[in-house]
Amino acid sequence: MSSAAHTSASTRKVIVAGAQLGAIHVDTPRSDGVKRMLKLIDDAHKQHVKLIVFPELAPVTFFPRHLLEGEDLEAYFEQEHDGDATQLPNLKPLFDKAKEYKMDMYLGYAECTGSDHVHYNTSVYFSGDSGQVISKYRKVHLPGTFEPYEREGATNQLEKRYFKPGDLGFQAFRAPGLVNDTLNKKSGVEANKLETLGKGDPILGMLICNDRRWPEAWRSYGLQGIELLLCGYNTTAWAPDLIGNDEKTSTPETAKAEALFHNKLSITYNSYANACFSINVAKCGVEDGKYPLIGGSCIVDCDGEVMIEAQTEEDELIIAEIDLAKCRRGKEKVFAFEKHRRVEHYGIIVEQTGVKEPDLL
Ligand code: CDV
Repeated sequence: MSSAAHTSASTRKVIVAGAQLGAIHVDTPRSDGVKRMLKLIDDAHKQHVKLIVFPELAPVTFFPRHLLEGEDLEAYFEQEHDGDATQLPNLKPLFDKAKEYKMDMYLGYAECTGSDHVHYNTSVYFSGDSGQVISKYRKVHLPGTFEPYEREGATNQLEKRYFKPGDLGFQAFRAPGLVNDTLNKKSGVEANKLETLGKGDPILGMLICNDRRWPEAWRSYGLQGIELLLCGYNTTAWAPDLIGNDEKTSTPETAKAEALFHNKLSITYNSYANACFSINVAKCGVEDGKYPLIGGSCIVDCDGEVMIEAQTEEDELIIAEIDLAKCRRGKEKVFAFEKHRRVEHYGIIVEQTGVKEPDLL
């Protein structure tokens, strides 16, 4: 597909890719993971991709399943000394390549802040147009436990032990140069006027893995007019201690089928409900011969339909041309938040965290 292959007059078309990664094992050197990612960027460039999305914690094995401390744990983190992610030694080749191709990139990695040594599960958005990281997101919903499971052989999910919950919230941002002929401040117009809606530089947002299951996260972006949501994930296909185990999920096969179903359910419904496209990208396959992660990377359109889905559990590009102008129907007709939302009834969503059942009869 080439950008010359654009089929209609819309100026909001852009060719995007999800860069799914297959298994990365404990003893896989970080540089091998990065080499595989560079190949995916090269392949995407050959297919005229303008934006590439990688999975959560992209270049390393999904280490939160292991109980680690000290240097063994620190080895998985990128130590951010001056706050410029493009200069992180392990990741620099990826930013350099994206810069060479003027390609935008979502990149997930384990962040250790320079000044106070805080650990976050982070993604950044690199703009090929500006040659800089223009947005950072830190995963808000951290699944799993702080303490490892007691059952011998259980697969852990120690994200609550290794990361602080994200402190940046859900900040939508505009990506310059992703589409042509946009309105901007220099055009002498303001945001949020009827005639400028959907005509500025594309509005994007980022989530990481478990966040995609929370409608509150998507809605926070929906309320900022998001047109494209990016999400990388590592979703275990078989972890009965974490997910629970009933007749539906009693075997590795049925548990995996359910995990794939819930992945698709979350990303299709929330794309529809917020009238935005989404690019959802897995790290998948069986890590270290015994830890299965689901694939199922998908690009979803703004009506909730899957445009393209990965066919393997290996390194694989999924590519689609998306037309952000299509978001307007859902935003203006189907949902039209400003006309139909009833915020006077939604207070409970932010005032209360857990469930409080009504009094017993
Ligand atoms: N990395 C994740 O956040 N994984 C969770 C699993 C543990 C349920 C997910 O929501 O996919």
